[in-house]
Amino acid sequence: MNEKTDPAVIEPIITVQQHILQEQKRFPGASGEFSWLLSGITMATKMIQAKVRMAGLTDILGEWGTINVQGEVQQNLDIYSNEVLVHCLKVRESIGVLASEENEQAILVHGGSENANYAVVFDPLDGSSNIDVNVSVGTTFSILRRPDGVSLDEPEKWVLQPGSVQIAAGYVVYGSSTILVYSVGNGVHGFTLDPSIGAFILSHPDIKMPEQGPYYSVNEAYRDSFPTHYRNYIDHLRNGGLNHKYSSRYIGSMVADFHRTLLKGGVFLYPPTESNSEGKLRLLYEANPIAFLAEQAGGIATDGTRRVLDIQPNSIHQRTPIVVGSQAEMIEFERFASEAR
Ligand code: P6P
Repeated sequence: MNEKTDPAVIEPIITVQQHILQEQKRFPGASGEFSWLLSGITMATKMIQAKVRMAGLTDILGEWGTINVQGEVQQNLDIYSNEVLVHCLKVRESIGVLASEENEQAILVHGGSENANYAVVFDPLDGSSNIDVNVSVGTTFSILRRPDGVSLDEPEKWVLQPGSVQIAAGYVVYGSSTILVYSVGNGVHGFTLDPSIGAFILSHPDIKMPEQGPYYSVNEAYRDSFPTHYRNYIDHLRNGGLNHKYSSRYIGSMVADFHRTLLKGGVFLYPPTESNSEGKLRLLYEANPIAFLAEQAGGIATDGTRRVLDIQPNSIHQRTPIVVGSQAEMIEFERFASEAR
């Protein structure tokens, strides 16, 4: 029997459920409620990916016609994904509040179970405008603990907390394969869905963002409305800055653009623009989850000035600029930003 097939050397298959149970030991007294909570997310994302994979073959394509709280036309899959996540999560007694990109207000679930200790904030289908052209989309999530002394009739207070207190965050990218990436504050781990058995299998243990990367990622169509130091920084990278010849990659789907940055390194930016002076990405369910993961993987994430995870949110759908990536590119960005102050 050669080395490759010798059972003694075959790597063990670790499912995300096994991994979560292992990680949960970090939370004394978690009593399994945390892993039960995360299983609601993995179940929902398996249902979402099944629809995303079939989007071209069912009548799920196209626009629902309604406008969401963001002022964006809701795609059919947005609605479906949101309903699936709400359904799978609200049956978890440990969850008291849900907040979604698709819902204007925070949702109090179970009519307020006294056992509820967690809030989950999510974007059910980020980048959904790309669905009809078969570009990767994603689900993002952030898990917060109920703040001390906050009652069940103040659902917004459960979610308006800085990203630094997230107890877990992650995303699922529906790309050439479906990959779940999450962290509970003990490193970043990736799981690839094996559709033949319907299980997320550990495929990227302990992800570390490279200290420097080959790519910068920004929508250069808005270049003229970026603050000057952003333009100078991008020109610097393009012109051999950091002694490196950068390539530009921009998918226009945050989860996909960040996933590449996490694995390959480099920098992803969504600066302030004329149409989005506070940036376009939403703090609670886009910037905070990826900033949490970036830092856990050894990277840095700012809003151009301060650490994303230090921002105190004032509203659920608050937007923020974001610059997130490897140490080298982020330290260089800070040099340009500090010169501009
Ligand atoms: P633009 C998708 O709509 C999204 O919210 C993010 O996923 C993505 O990074 C960004 O907007 C793309 O915005 O203005 O470059 O099309």
